[in-house]
Amino acid sequence: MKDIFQLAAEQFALEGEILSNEPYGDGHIGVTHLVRTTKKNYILQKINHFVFPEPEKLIQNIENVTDFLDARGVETLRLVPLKTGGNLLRQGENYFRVYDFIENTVYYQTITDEKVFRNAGRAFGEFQNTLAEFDASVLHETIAKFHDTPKRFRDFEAALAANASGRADTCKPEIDFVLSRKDTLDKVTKGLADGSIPLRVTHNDTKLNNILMDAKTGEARAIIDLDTVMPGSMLYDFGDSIRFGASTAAEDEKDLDKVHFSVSLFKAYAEGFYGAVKHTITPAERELLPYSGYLMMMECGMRFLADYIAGDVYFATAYPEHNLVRCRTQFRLAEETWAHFDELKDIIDSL
Ligand code: ADP
Ligand code: GN1
Ligand code: MG
Repeated sequence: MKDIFQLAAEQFALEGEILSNEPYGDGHIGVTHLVRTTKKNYILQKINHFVFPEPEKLIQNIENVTDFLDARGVETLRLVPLKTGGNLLRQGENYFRVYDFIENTVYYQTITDEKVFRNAGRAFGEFQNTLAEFDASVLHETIAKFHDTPKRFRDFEAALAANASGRADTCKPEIDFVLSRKDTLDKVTKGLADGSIPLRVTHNDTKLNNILMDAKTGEARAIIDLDTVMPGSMLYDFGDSIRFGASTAAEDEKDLDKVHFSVSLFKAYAEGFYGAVKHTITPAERELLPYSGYLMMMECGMRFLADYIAGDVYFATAYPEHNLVRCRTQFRLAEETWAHFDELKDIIDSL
């Protein structure tokens, strides 16, 4: 019997005959397959409609954003239509889409070369500049209050109170870490609310494996995973890249002795990003660049821990403690970043 991925792939207007259809990549949200045909390679994704409850609106956003980028000569995702037209396949409960595979690129889970991270910073900064002309009124908010960190804290408290998995007593130190830092989480949401930080159209999920780099030159090629392009703050985009990339280890490294916040990687990314946005960034945003990495480490760590306590209902996990391991790396990074704020401010001032 054919599986749902094969049945789905056959509905799209692919060139050539399908040769293989296998799991691919390191995303935590959708299920991604690489489909090889006699002519081309494609990315087939099962959309997670628990996370994105309105797949039709999600696809409309992708159509609008990719058309906008394409018209400006920016290499971007290219949706492949269904044989019957349209870009979204619904099969029973499941939703699928297909993209052209972006060839001759690589993605990173950790950074070994500062140059690559500087290039990623420049690309995300330029992406931000390009999106400045995008009409936010045509965008659906695909996930409400996505980076509202104080709300994420309340969600964490609710997950803890419910303790659906019964695991809360196995992660007491991590829970205490979050609770003790409650008052450090509201600088960006406050700034957005009082207008001191501008609302911009942002990517919102700028981790390193969401940017494809040229396999030969190490230059940035395409920013992918556009599902969370929504109104937000530039600080979320800068901070989330720092969260994931300015670390000496992978997001799910079990050995915390290997996990450190790297000031030199922060500097490399900041040089690239700041170089691109220096004409549009406001003083209030500039001031919070060092803090934004800390904020995203706390937010993401809190989300991993909440999901561990809720019983792994949101992020894809490979083993039972995966979300707990992930939250520990985030909290280690948050602690170290906090201790380096003065140094990070000096770096930003020097740019
Ligand atoms: P998720 O939302 O689950 O993170 P992504 O859209 O980021 O899903 O895709 C998961 C991974 O698949 C990416 O990190 C990247 O490695 C790979 N990928 C996605 N789209 C493409 C594409 N068009 N070309 C090449 N690789 C891709
Ligand atoms: C998810 O989809 P992916 O794997 O690129 C998550 C991000 C988290 C990240 C942590 C829609 O990103 O918010 O920061 O995992 N995306 C969504 O690795 O929740
Ligand atoms: Mg992704």
